[in-house]
Amino acid sequence: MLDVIWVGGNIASMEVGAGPWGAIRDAALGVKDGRVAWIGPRADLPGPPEGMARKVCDFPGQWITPGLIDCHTHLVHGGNRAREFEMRLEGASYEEIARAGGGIVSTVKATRAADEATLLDSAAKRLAALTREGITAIEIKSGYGLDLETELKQLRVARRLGEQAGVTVRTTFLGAHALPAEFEGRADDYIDFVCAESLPAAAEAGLADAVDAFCESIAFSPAQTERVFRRAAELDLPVKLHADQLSDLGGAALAARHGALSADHLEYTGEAGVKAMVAAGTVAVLLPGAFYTLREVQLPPIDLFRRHGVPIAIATDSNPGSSPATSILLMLNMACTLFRMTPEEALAGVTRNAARALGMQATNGVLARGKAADFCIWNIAEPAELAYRIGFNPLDRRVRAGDEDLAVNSEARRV
Ligand code: DI6
Ligand code: FE
Repeated sequence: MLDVIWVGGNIASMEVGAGPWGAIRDAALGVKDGRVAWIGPRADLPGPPEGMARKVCDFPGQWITPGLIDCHTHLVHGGNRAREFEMRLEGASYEEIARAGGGIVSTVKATRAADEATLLDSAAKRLAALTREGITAIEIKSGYGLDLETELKQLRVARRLGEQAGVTVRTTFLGAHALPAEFEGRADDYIDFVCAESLPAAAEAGLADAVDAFCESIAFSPAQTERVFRRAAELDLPVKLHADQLSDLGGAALAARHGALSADHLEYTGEAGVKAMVAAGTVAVLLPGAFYTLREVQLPPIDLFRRHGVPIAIATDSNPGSSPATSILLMLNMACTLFRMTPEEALAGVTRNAARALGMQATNGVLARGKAADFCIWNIAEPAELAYRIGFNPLDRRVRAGDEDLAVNSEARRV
C-alpha cells in the first residue's frame, strides 16, 4: 500500500534517455516512506489509485518536476554590501573594491560580529525566498569567518537552517575564500592554518560535506589551492572550486586533477580545462547571477561543455557581493537569456546536474522509482515556462520526502 498517489497532471522527470524533459503526460506518482515507489503514465497503473494508496492527491493539468537544488550558495553571512553596489555604479571594479579592503573581507567583519541567532534569522529569510520557489536541497558554504570559531559558526547555522526549513543542506568548508586581515601579506601562513587547524576542525565536527577554495588573482594561487585539496583528500572530503571566474589560472583543470565534484563560474576556462573536466566527471556549475551583477562579458564555454558532454548545473551563488540573488527561477531565465542555454538544459541544471555537483545523484535530481520524493508542483502548461517568465512564481506546492509543504503559493493558484 502506497502512502500517497498523485494523479491528474504531467511529470517532467528529468530522467536521461526518457525524451524531452523526461516528460510523462497524464501521469501518476506514488510515494512510500518518503521515496518514489511508482511513476509512469496513469493508464499503466495496475488498478484504480484509490485501491493502491492510503491517500489520492490530484494535480489537475499541473506539472511536477524534481525538487529544485541550489548547488552553490554563500547563504549564511552578516551584513550586506549595498554600499559596494553603489561604488561599482560609480565606476569601481569588484577587484578594486576587494583590494581596497572591501568585498569579501568586509562581510567577514560583519559575520564575525554577528551572533548565531542573528545569522540564522537573516539566512532563514533568504532561504524562505528560495523554498517558495521550490528549492528542496541547497549547498551552503562557509568562508565569511576565516577564523576557526566563525567558520564553524557559519557551518552550524547552515545545518540548523536545513532542519528548521525542511530543506536538505549540504555544507561546504570554504576557508580558502579570502585572506583575513590578521594574515595580511602571509597567504601561505594562512593556508598552513587552514590545513592544520580550521579544515580538520570542521571535518572532525562533522560539519563539512565538501571543501571549496577561491582560486583567483585576488584570492589564492593554484599552488595554495592544491595544498588545501590534498588536505581535503587526507580527510576523505570531496572538493569543488571557484575556478576561472575573472581570469584563466587553469582552475578547471586543477579541480579535475583532484577529482572535484564541480568547478564553478568558469567564464575563462579553455578547451584543455573542459576536456580535463569530462575525464574526471566534474560538473560545470554556472552562476549567471554573478555574471550579471559584475557585468561580465566573457561567457563560459557552453558550446565546449555541450560538445564534450560536461554536465552543466546552474546556481544562485547567493552572496552579499557578486550575486545578491535569492531567486532560482530568475537564474533559469538568465541561464537562457545570458548564456543561451535551452530551458530544458536550465532545468536540468537545477535538478539532475545540481544533484551531481553535490554528489547526491543516487537519491536526488530526477524522479524515478527509489529516488527521494522531493518534488514541486507548478501551475504551468509547459515546463519551458519555468525559465521563460521574469519575476513570476508559478509554484503551487513543494513536497519533500513525501511531505507536502506549507509553502503553498496561493497567488499562483489564481492564475
Ligand atoms: N566567488 C564568488 O562568486 C563569491 N565568492 C567567490 O569566491 C563572492 C563572494 C563575495 O563577493 O562576497
Ligand atoms: Fe561563490
